[in-house]
Order: sequence, then C-alpha cells, then structure tokens
Amino acid sequence: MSDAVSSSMIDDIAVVKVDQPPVNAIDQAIRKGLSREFSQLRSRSNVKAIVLGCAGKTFIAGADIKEFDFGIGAPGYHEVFRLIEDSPVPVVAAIHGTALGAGTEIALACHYRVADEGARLGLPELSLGIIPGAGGTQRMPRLIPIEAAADMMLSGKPMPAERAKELGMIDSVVTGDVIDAAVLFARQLLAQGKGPRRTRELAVRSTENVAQVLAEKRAQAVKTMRGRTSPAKLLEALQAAAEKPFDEGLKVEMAVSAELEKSIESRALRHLFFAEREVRRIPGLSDNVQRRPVESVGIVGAGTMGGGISMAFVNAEIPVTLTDVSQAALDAGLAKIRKNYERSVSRGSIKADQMESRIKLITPTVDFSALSKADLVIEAVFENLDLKKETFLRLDQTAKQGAILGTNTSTLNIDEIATVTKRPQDVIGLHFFSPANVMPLLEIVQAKRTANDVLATAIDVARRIRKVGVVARVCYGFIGNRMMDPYGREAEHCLLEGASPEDVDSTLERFGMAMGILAVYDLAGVDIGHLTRLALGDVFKKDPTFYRPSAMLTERGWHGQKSGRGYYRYENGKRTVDPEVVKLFHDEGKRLGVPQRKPSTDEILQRCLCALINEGARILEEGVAVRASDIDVVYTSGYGFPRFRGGPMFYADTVGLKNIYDRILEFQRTLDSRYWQPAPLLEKLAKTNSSFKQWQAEKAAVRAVAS
Ligand code: T1G
Repeated sequence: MSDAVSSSMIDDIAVVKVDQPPVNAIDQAIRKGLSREFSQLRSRSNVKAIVLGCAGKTFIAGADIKEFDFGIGAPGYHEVFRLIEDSPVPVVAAIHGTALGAGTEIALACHYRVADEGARLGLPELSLGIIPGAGGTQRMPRLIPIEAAADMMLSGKPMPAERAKELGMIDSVVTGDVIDAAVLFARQLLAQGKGPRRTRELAVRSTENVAQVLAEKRAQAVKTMRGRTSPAKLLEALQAAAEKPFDEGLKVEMAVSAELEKSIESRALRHLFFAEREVRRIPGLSDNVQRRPVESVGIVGAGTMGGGISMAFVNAEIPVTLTDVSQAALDAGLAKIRKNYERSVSRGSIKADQMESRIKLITPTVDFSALSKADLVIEAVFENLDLKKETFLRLDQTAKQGAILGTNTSTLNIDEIATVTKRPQDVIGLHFFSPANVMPLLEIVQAKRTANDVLATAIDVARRIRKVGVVARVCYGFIGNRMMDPYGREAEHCLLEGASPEDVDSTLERFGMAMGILAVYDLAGVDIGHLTRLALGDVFKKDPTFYRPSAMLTERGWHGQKSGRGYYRYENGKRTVDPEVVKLFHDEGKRLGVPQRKPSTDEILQRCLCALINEGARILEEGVAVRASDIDVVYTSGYGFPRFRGGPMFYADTVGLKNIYDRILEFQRTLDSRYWQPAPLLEKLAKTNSSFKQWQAEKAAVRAVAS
C-alpha cells in the first residue's frame, strides 16, 4: 500500500494529502492510494467535506510521464477522477506551486478550487505530443470559455492563479497555508449549505461560433506547429466537448489519447523531456562536488555574442562587467542590448522597468582590470586562435584566483587556449548560440585539465540562466558544429550536382528543420563558415568541391543577409531565389567534373541526415558526447532539429540503424566514398540490430556496476 497518499481529519473535514517528491507526479501507486482514501471517506458519515492537497514544493505536476512507456496500470485516471467527482460531500482542491497536466485535471474533478496566490495551473500535454487525457479537454471548457481553454492547451503555458480565477477555474486565491485556507473554504461551503458541484454537469461555456473559433486555432496551429499531429487532435477533442454530452466527449478524448501516446511524435517529445534533465548527470562527477560561487560575471567583447551572453546573465539577475577594446565598440554593444530589450518590451514579454533594472546590472568599461572581481569571466572575442590566446594570457594576469575562465569559442581547441594560462584547471568552454539571450542551448566544453568543481559549477550556472547545458569534450566543433560539417557539406555538394538552394532548404524544412541549412548560413554569415574552414588548412586541396559554393559566395563578397545576397537575395526583408547564383553553382559543378545528377528531395534529405547521424556515432564512440540523447538535446535546442522527431539519434533509432547503415553504404558506392565511411559504432549496432538507446542504456549499466 503506497503511503504517498494519506488522509487525516480536521473535525468533520478530511484532508487527503499526496506526498511523492519531487513533484507529486501521479503514478499507479498514487492512483491506488487516492482510490483507497476516497472510497473509504465515502462510507464515513462523519466526513462532511474533503480537501485534496499536496506536500512538498508543488501540487501534482502531472501524470508520471515514465508510465506511458509501459502502459497506464489500473485504476486508470478516469476511474479515480470520477470517484472524486462523485463524492457525496464537497471536495476542495488546495493548489500551490505548479499544477500541471493531471494535476490540473484532478483539480477540475474536485468541486471547488482554492489556490495559493503564487500558484500556476497548466495543461502542457502538447509539449509531450499528447493531449490532456484525464478529462481536461471536457471539464476545462465547462469552467472557462472554450476559446481560453483551447489557448491554454495549445500554448501549454501555465496560468497564474489570479488569471485562472478571473476566467472561472479557481474559486479563491489565498495567501498563507493553502490547505488551511481550503479547510476554511470548505467550512464556509457547509455553513452556506453548499454541496458537491460536479464540473461534468456544468454546461460548456461560450460555444457561440465555436466551430469557427476552433477552425482558426487549427489553421494557426498548422503554421506554428508544422509537422505535428497532436494539435489538430486536441482541437478534435475540444470540438467534441462543444458538441457532445460529457461522457461522449470523454470517449473522444480517450480514443485520441490512446492513439497519441503510442505515436512517434509523443515518444520523441517524452524522450526529450527526460533527455533535457539527464544532461545534468556526468559520469564520474559526483553531485556532492563543492560548487564555486558565481555571483558576478565578466564578459570580454561587446559584440553580438558578448551582448547576448550579458543579457542571459542579467536576465537571471547576475551582474555583469562588460568590456571591449574601445568606447565606441562598447557603446555599440550597449545600444544593441537596449534595442533587443526594447523589442521585448514592445512585444510585452517584459516590462519597461524590468528592462531598465536589467541594463543597470551591466557595468560597461574599457578597463580590462575591472574583470579582476568577477567569479566567472567569459571571453567572446572574434573566432581567432591567436586573439583568444592573447585574451586568456591577459585574463590569467587579471582574473582573481578561483575565478572560472570560460571561452565562447565555437570550434577552436580549448586545451590549446588553456595552455597560455597558469591555471588550465579553471578553463572551460561555454559555447553559447546566437542570439545568446534567446537560444536555450549551452555547450559546456570540458577541456583535458578542467577541474571537476569548474565543470559542476558550469552545469549549475547553465540552469540558473535558464539554458540547457550539454557537456562536450574537446574536438573540432565539439558536438553541434562538428556534426553540422558533414551535414552542410552534403547540402552544398547537391548544389554542384544541379539542385538549387531552394530545393535543399525546402526539403529540410518539410522534414521539420526550423530553417534550411543554406538559409542558416546566409543568416549567420557565409564568410564566417568559410573563414572557419579556411583556418582548418588544406581541406580544399584534397577536394576542390568541398564547400565550394560558400567559397565562391565569399570570394564575391556575397556573405548572405548582411550583404543583401548569398545563396538567396534579400530585399525589403524578403528572401528570394537568385537564378544567377543557381547557375554559378551548376557551372562550377560542371567545371569541376561533378556529375549533374540533380538529386531527388529524398536523396538530398537522406544525405544530410545520414551524414549528421554518422558523425554523431563517431562523436559517441570517441566520448566527445556522454550520451546519444545529449546529441538529441544539442540538435533540438540549438540547431532547429524538429523536437517531434526527437533529435538525430532518436530519429535514427525510429528509422532503424540498419536502414541508415545501408543508405550510407549506398552513398559510399554512388558518391565520394571518402565521406561515406560508416562509423564503427553505427556499423556494430546496425549489424546487431541494436539502437543508440540500447547502446546508451548498456553503457550506463556498465558505469553503474563500475562505480
Ligand atoms: N513525470 C515523471 N517525472 C517527472 C515529471 C512527470 N510529470 N515531472 C518532473 N519529473 C521529474 C524530472 O524528470 C526530474 O527528475 C524531477 O522530477 C524534477 O523535475 C493524464 C498525460 C514540474 C515544472 O508535463 O515541467 O499529466 O531528473 O528537474 O525544474 O493528461 O518538472 O531529478 O530524476 O524538471 O523544478 C504533464 C512536467 C504530464 C510537467 C518542475 N506534466 N514537469 O520543474 O524540476 S502529462 C508535465 C515539469 C499528463 C494527463 C497527462 C517540471 C516542473 P530527475 P525538474 P523543476
């Protein structure tokens, strides 16, 4: 019998409490416990009302997501929630923290809801590729207008208690102990002779032109959630709520839920939910490592990256000292920061006073010695090894003992950068993604000499600034950019074989990529990628076709959006195909003797994906990434890989590694075999009919035994 659910009496009011750290997620044991308690209380005549509350930091934050992989054991959600709703005495939910998913749904099955003023309520199921499956799609529109219910479920964003009360979801918002307040609320109900108020018996609110409202939401969702199935399915369940009696509508919700729970989309998103939490665990790095304090940060370089990184820290209320070589460069950097904040204010995502207080946390200076007080200094100067070494030499002489020295390099060898200091153990890579104040990914690059407390501190800092910190070991391009290299190589080579930039990018975007790779190069600057590759030495000598298109664009000064043309033309903010560039690449392909095969969209897609996955396998076997799922987190949170496909390694597992392997062997026969050598790990897993997930689990098991 699970003791995570208990009940006690306060005079004639029963308090049922759930206590399952860390977030009171409902699993089978909790459902059994709730069923036991509510069944028993039902038969006790001295119970005049029931309060349902939780211990710990939050009310129920949803169903236990892990359970979906194994099937929901009995009793099911509907059975337990119906038991609560059918209680012969009033049931009051006492909500604090973040009630999410089944947490919100169980509250809807209660007859009344009292919430702490800081509480929030949400139905984020779409972020897991499912819909509210415990009655939420049928009960919520009976408490709040169906349009507001649709918005709540489509956005997945938690709603503050006050707003929930305004809409009709919450009966009372309180301060102090919420369970005490709920008991008092129940006592007032009894005094007023009020009994149960079953949500399912209420009418659905505001159904005027509901079909049109939901049709508009569907059209919107098709645009904003490209390639996803669950949004339309959610609207189907809401349509049923508007048109059918409760129990009929519930059947629609149950059928849709059952279908989505098995979908690849949901498996992919559930995979990412846990993968984004697993990234914090580094084998051999104990949780008890003493972290270094990080209460102040120094940033070297007020350019695009330095400015964005500064914003990421002050957004988390960590003061920043921002330096640059000249006042002009500093002023330009600060102006850009203010412009970015003004855009956020105009969009309503922050208030003007918040903007001012954040900017106040930035101390701009051209005096490098001002960095001597910082707990963490991050260098964000131009991507040049000599310049970075020079900067680290100065930091070694300036920064206080014990300060962490971070470099924002995106490709360079951090071990080499660290050699110029007398404290290589304090050096670590902190690779942010542009715009650094927006992009959630932070590649934390552990160099050979990086100390464990520096690594552990960096992982914590990532969480404090609301980034997903993924640990990588040193190699060219770490995880993300290293895998991007063969991916981009294939995309560019297709241009020499007769495809157009539009062919390549539209194929990748149809697959779900946020943006085609060539449009990304135009956004980031075609010259940046070319110069980085040039720094690699004689790659072009070995293969004159290697990234030839971007070399040609750079030679002509066509660097992308910033120069009005690149792979495309950019006029008045619009991107258009450039026939001159298309012809330039095809003629060059013919000149270099590249067969004008005009690859099909399927081949373009498979070449880019197989190249990406194959390099991912190499990264795993070399130990540059700890887990395959870490690579998935890097690509979905930093490179626009579709979340509903789970990331490149998860995707490969869904396709089957044997199929990926066979396709690579086919490309080895039909294309430049130098580039199509299967990674030994991929070959092994393909030949043993295994998967990256299985390989990861086996590695974790071996580590667990060894530790
Ligand atoms: N199921 C299983 N484990 C969960 C969990 C859940 N719902 N929520 C959190 N955890 C684990 C998490 O993996 C981590 O474990 C630890 O708890 C702390 O989480 C029927 C079908 C609540 C805002 O989508 O958004 O209800 O890594 O690190 O930053 O319709 O957790 O320590 O081992 O994230 O303070 C809907 C998911 C489910 C909410 C707290 N609910 N959770 O954030 O802690 S579907 C959700 C969160 C559903 C019904 C449907 C966040 C949080 P570990 P954490 P946090």
